[in-house]
This record gives sequence, C-alpha cells and structure tokens, in this order.
Amino acid sequence: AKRLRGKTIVITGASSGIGRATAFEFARTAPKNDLKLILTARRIDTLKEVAAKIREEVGDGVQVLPVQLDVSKPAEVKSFVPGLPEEWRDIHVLVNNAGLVKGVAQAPHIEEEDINTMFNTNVTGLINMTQAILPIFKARGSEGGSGDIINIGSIAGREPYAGGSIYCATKAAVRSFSDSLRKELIATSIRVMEVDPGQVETEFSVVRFYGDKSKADAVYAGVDPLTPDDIAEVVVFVATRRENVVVADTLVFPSHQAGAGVMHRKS
Ligand code: NDP
Ligand code: 8X3
Repeated sequence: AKRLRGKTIVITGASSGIGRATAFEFARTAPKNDLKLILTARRIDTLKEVAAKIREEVGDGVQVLPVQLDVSKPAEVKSFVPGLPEEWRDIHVLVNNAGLVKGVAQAPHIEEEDINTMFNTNVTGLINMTQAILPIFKARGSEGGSGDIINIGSIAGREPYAGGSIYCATKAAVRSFSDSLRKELIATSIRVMEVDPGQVETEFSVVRFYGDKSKADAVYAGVDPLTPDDIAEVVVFVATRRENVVVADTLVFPSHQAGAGVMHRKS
C-alpha cells in the first residue's frame, strides 16, 4: 500500500464490473489521504454514484474524480489529459479496462456496427489512451516507478472461439500491443502488464446480448464465475509490486474453467 503513496490512477470503464471493483480495491489499499483516482466511462451519472460509494466506504481520504470519456472517440481521448485540472495530470497508473463484446454472430452475418464498436473500443480506444498517457510517464525519465500500464485482456485473446471471432481478435490485438509496447519501452522503467480474466460475472454478457438479461443469466447458470473483486485484487497486486517487478502476464480462471468455453457445469 505504501507503494501507492501520492499516486494518481486512471481507470477506464470504471462505471461497472471489473473497472468499478478495481476503483474500490485501489481506494481500500491506498494509504489514507494520499491517492487520486480518476474514474472514466461514458455513463457519468453512474461514475458519480461509484465515486460517492467509494467516499462512503473509505472516507474522504481518497480523492475521486469522475470524468465522462468515450474511449472509442479519438477526439475525446486526445482532449482527456489537457482537460484534467492541473493537479490531476501527474498520472502514474493507467488501467485500460474499458471493453465490450457485441453479439455471438458468425461470419458472414456479423453486423458492421458491432465490428466497429468492438475494435474502436477494445483496440483503438486502448491504444489511444496509452498514447495519451505515455508522454507523462516518459517525462519522468528512466528512474524506477515512472508509470504502469495495466491492460485487461482476456482468455478470449489466447483461445479464439466460434461466435466470438471479432471480440477474440480484439483481445488478441490487446495482447500483441502489450507485448510490443513492453519491448519498445525496455530502456525505461515503465511497466506494461496484462491481466487476462476467464469468466467473470459483470454486465459483460448483458451487453453481449443487447440488454437481454435472461440470455445473460443463462451464461452463468450452473457455474461459479469469478467476481469483479477477484480481478480487481490481481490488478492492485501487480500495481503494488516493487518497482523492478513486472508481472507481465496473468491468466485468471474460476476453478471450474480451463479454457475459453471449457467449463464444468453443475447442471
Ligand atoms: P462491464 O460491461 O461490467 O463493464 C465494462 C465497462 O466498460 C463499463 O464500465 C463501460 O462503461 C465501459 N465501456 C464500454 N464501452 C466504453 C467506451 N466506449 N468508452 C468508455 N468506457 C466504455 O464488463 P466487464 O467489467 O466484464 O469488462 C471489463 C473488461 O474486462 C473488458 O475489457 C472485458 O473485455 C474484459 N473481460 C471481461 C470478462 C468477463 O467475463 N466479464 C473476461 C475477460 C475480460 P460505460 O457503459 O459507462 O461506458
Ligand atoms: C470474456 C471471456 O470467453 O466469455 O473476455 O469471451 S469469454
């Protein structure tokens, strides 16, 4: 927790699921009065509720700034850092978590709009956010602790499956980008770390099925998925290692899962 002292952390997609849980976990772990959390997503009202709940749980010690940001819009990402109040620009950790899946359609029936939404959010959004923040990290020079980029990938990026071709391709792209970036930054002390969850129960499946809650619930029937907190703990763990330790890559399953779609169901 001492290692978070004085830091400013940006989380994308903090209005729900893993991003929201990660915000709480950082707040709980932070030394009192000495952490700034910038929470971003499209739903600003939900972000404000998250910020209020964090203050309720951990007190006013942690400063929380909700910022409306659609990572799929390059112009919004470009004006993100310049739009922050001066005292919030000294960013140390970027958690690239915003992401989504749309549908289970297979080629040649995949909607163009869904393809674009997934790529623009999961890939271009993540790359643009990284490019927006990296100059802040690089300006610190090569001494330790100059900055962390934590990308949320997925088992889907390692094991592509039918009905997920676009989503899987986006997460494979995240993986390639993380691995290239780590090599590009080898002479710096910037840490590029990827956390790849297996099945986590969040709004993910509700979004996949365009708001159809019963279809989403069926995904989790008879299984015991991870909770968003389980992944949040891993994200905060990798961010709080000694400066010279890079947890480059992490794959996290619930115990009944052993691959994308390799699930043991009780019924
Ligand atoms: P949720 O749907 O619960 O959360 C997704 C978050 O992303 C929301 O806060 C949403 O906020 C945000 N988001 C979506 N589109 C945009 C956008 N264009 N700009 C900014 N924020 C956006 O799902 P999860 O918590 O499960 O997903 C988080 C990450 O975890 C994703 O990258 C997902 O691919 C990954 N993941 C999830 C797994 C799972 O099984 N749940 C497994 C492996 C990886 P808003 O709508 O307010 O913009
Ligand atoms: C989410 C995991 O396998 O349901 O990234 O697509 S999967």
